[in-house]
Amino acid sequence: MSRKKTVKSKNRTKGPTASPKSKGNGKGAKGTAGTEPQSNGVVHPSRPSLSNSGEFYDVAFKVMLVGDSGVGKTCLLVHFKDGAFLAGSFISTVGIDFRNKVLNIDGVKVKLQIWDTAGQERFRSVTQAYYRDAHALLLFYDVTNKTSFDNIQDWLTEIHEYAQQDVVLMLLGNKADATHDRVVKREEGEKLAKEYGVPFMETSAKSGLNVELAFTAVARELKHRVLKEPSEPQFHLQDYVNKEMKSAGCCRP
Ligand SMILES: Nc1nc2c(ncn2[C@@H]2O[C@H](COP(=O)(O)OP(=O)(O)OP(=O)(O)O)[C@@H](O)[C@H]2O)c(=O)[nH]1
Ligand SMILES: [Mg+2]
Repeated sequence: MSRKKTVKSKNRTKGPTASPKSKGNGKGAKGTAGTEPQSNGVVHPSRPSLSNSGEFYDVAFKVMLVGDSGVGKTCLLVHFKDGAFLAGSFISTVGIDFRNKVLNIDGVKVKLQIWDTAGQERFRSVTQAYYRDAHALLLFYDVTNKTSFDNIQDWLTEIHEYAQQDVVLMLLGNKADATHDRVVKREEGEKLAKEYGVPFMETSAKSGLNVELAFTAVARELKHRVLKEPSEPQFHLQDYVNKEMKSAGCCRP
């Protein structure tokens, strides 16, 4: 498969990822960092490409999951990918891992390559190296863990230092199902997100609350950025999220 046209980046911005040239070890959508070629460029919707999970896609983006250890990054990704919840023993991620998923957004097949990072401090230098290639970041805290919430500021500082200036960023308060153990109110999350001007929602990898929506919203924003028709209205991530949550009868005033 030939490599698609490369788009020159403006300022520090990176374009979406072109289709993979090599297929790595074949079938698995789950992989190890660095097994897929990294290149930039728009993959034209009329010329779909084949992902290494065997699915066609039109355009591809990298999404990175960040936040303290134990906030539920891996569980949320597993729920999104496989619809299952990893209950029981907590196996902390080592370094970085990724999974692919292709979403159909208004007839456009958007491939998300989702990078699941280790929250543990000792892996910080590893994850920092991946920020600059990310088109979107999902920043997690755990609503049952105040420290993970307090650390959001430090994560934002790190993001501003290492990520692209126009990276799509969303704050997620995970474990919203754990009502008895909750120590961070939804309003506190909303307030913090407003302060920093980032979209926000609460999620649960256990119940599946807003899991699909978190990734779909980001995919829509990214797709809109590269494939927007001149006549199309501007896409507002937080407005979209609010509307979707409202129509699902969920979790918004
Ligand atoms: N109740 C509840 N528990 C969750 C949820 N998400 C994750 N957990 C639990 O939280 C623990 C940590 O989840 P992980 O997904 O491994 O956390 P992580 O953020 O990937 O952690 P690192 O890989 O160390 O960065 C596990 O014991 C999960 O079962 C959730 O939405 N609700
Ligand atoms: Mg993990």
